[in-house]
Amino acid sequence: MGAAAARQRSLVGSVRHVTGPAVVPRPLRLQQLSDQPFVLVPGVAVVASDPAARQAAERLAALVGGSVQATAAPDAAAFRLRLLDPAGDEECPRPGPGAADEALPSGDEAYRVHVHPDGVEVDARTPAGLGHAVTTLAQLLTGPTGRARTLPAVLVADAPRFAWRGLSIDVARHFVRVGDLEVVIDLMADHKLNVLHLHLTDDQAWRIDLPSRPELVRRSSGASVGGDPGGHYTAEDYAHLVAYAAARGIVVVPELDVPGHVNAALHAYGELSPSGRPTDEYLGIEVGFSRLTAALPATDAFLHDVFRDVAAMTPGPYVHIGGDEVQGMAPDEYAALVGTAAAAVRAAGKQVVGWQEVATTPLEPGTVVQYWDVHADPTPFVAAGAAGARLLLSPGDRTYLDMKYHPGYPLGLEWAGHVELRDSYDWEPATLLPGLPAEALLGVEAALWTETLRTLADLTTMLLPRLAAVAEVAWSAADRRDWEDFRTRVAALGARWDAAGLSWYPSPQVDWQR
Ligand code: TNX
Repeated sequence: MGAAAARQRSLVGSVRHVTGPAVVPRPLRLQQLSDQPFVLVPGVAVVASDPAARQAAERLAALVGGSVQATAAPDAAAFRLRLLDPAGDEECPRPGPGAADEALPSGDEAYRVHVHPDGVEVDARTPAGLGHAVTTLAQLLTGPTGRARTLPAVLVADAPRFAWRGLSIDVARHFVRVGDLEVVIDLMADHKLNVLHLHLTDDQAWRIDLPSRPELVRRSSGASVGGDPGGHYTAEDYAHLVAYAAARGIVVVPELDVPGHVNAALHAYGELSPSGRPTDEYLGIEVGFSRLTAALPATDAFLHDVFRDVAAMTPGPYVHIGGDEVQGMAPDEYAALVGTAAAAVRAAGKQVVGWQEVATTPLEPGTVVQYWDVHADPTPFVAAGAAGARLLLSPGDRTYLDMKYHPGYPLGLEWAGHVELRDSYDWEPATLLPGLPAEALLGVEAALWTETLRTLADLTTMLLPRLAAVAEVAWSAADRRDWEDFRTRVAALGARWDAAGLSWYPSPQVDWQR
């Protein structure tokens, strides 16, 4: 331990320290400034003059036991949250003496945090940026549980690498209750993720009530894989989830998976099957066997109705049409059905997202293609990117967090391999699909499929710690990423997950601090 670190330890008594602040994902710039921390006092002022900064201020106040105020004396020891004009080129106030000259990085989600012995200055251009700053402050609070009362003097200037940093959750195979999804959303915010993709429908169930098609949830949401309990989201539940996520800077992208993975729809509406009769309920875990039929008169109306309804309930700009794993359908029929679904989404004013298979059909520029199956020939995805599509990367062997950590692990599947923490961390988005133009790369998304996951503890055990790894791939600049450095920082998070009562997988690749 160096002299500076020794002095800092003496200031904070018995509080345990890691080497340097353990911020995950790693910020663009983080500078340790002095041995003098900011010492929190009960009721410390959290100053937010701009009403748009209020939400972040409330979160911060809850974290530090402070009180939100609209003003405070300029020299009061306080947290000061400022929103700078996002459009204007207003000079960001420079940090105080002793700090290097660190500007606020560019971008909507950028933030700067300056902790000095007399206060904490927080600057951003948007509420989302302030939210990220609060998340960083939560991780800077000394002590594994964040209960200790000091913040080390640092200057953080940070912004994300990718605009889309997502997590997809399959609520169809096993229903995930609203309260459990809130826990997942909180975890996303803790890792600066900003897109929650809900896989709402599949062969086993249809989980969202849509006004034009009431039989979907009435007939097809009562159970989960293996006969486990089911459920669905009402319009109110969904609105609540959207708002809960938005308050944490997260946009919801709903997926209605077509033209395959549709047995639940065929079970609810017999007119969607060539026989005219409802199919049987299916609670197994096979894929690829169900399909819509373009030639049936009911199909078009169904696609237009469900995508119009879900788009109307969704304030975010994207709707996901699925498109994966349709076995035994002629390419023309597949392209026609994907085209109809995409047209319905666009008619509702939303942008289209689809799984990688949609890249084999004619796409409108800007369509988001979600790459997942690393066994597939990447040529069509690269070609789609070159032709104006945007690529979202969810490589199964890196980001499928339903894969087992190792052979014999009790939860998860293994078709894409075993995914240990380092596998989720040690890959580079820019070189994953050779030949893909850099500007076509939209972001990175983790996926949690729930064939084998039944409880909140199952979900968090598969997410943690790998979600931290994928989040750093999505957020941190390529030259800021290093496995050895990551495994040191992530070690500090385990104690926080323990303190929050979350189940997680203590990967042997990390020397956890617990
Ligand atoms: C592939 S990923 C699927 C899902 C499964 C998942 C299990 C994708 C687009 N399709 O239907 O749940 O594997 O890992």
